[in-house]
Amino acid sequence: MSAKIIDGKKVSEITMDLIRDDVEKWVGAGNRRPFLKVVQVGTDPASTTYIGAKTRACKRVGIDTDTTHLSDTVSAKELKSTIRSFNNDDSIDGILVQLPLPLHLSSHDVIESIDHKKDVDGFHPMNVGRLTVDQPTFKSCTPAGIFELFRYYSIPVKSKHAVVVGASNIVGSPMATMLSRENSEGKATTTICHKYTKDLTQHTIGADILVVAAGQPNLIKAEMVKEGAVIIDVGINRIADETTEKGYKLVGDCDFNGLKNKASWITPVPGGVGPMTVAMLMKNTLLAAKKSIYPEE
Ligand code: BQF
Repeated sequence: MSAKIIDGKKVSEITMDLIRDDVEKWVGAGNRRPFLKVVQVGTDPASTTYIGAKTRACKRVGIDTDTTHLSDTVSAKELKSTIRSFNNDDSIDGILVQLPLPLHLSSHDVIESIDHKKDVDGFHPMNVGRLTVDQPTFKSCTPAGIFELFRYYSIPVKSKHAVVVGASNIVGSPMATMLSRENSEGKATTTICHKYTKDLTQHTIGADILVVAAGQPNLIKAEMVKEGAVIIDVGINRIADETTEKGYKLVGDCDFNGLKNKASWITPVPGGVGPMTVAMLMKNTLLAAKKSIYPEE
């Protein structure tokens, strides 16, 4: 079988064009333009790249944004008091603290200090909790983006065996929640694998849908998957490559070339899941501006 390519770049552009129409409708009705506040602690180059992608996406859909830069030595107290001032600022709809944070800061504490009504990343325990009980919530952007891809390509999820490799708070865990819940998008039998899983292949070989977010290049090879599986590769790994201008290239967690003759559908890296993550951030920011998740009255 030759896999069909899931074109996340294309679908993200289509999705963002729809969001832009919604933003213009919202602003045309007399509302203030949505505003996203980004907080960057330190100068990690990958973080700077991701913030650049988010800033460009905001421009595309008509959302205003700016980035507050803090030193990598900022204290927890100072960072949280900065966040508090953004929580209390009515001109800010969404707040995003770019991760990872320097090691001296607790991301749990920092995320919890964000007003959950402005938590457009969907990482606050209030939003995570609401996800697990099927209440309206800001959904973590990467899993939400993967579900947009399932919808766009009419890839069925219900009653499938989904296997998620990686149990991070940001991707694997909310992805498994969304796959397994009995709501409009889920209803899959779901297995979570992680670094303590003894025999990874024993689980991946049974997957109809395999979502890989482990941060390990070439973790998933052709002999580990079933013929016709749907492969969603969330990994973004920088591999040294002197033939490129930047000196590196991006690869996922899956052996794309080996899998492309065995899977039914597969996401490339780059241009697969990544652009959808950014598109879903735009969607969440508009939801925050409209107070759709948490109505005022
Ligand atoms: C693409 C992220 C790991 C750690 C922190 C487009 C993005 C990535 C890839 C992007 C990511 C990954 C983001 C592509 C945001 C996704 O063309 O393939 C966009 O900007 N992402 C982040 O903010 O923090 C991370 C991955």
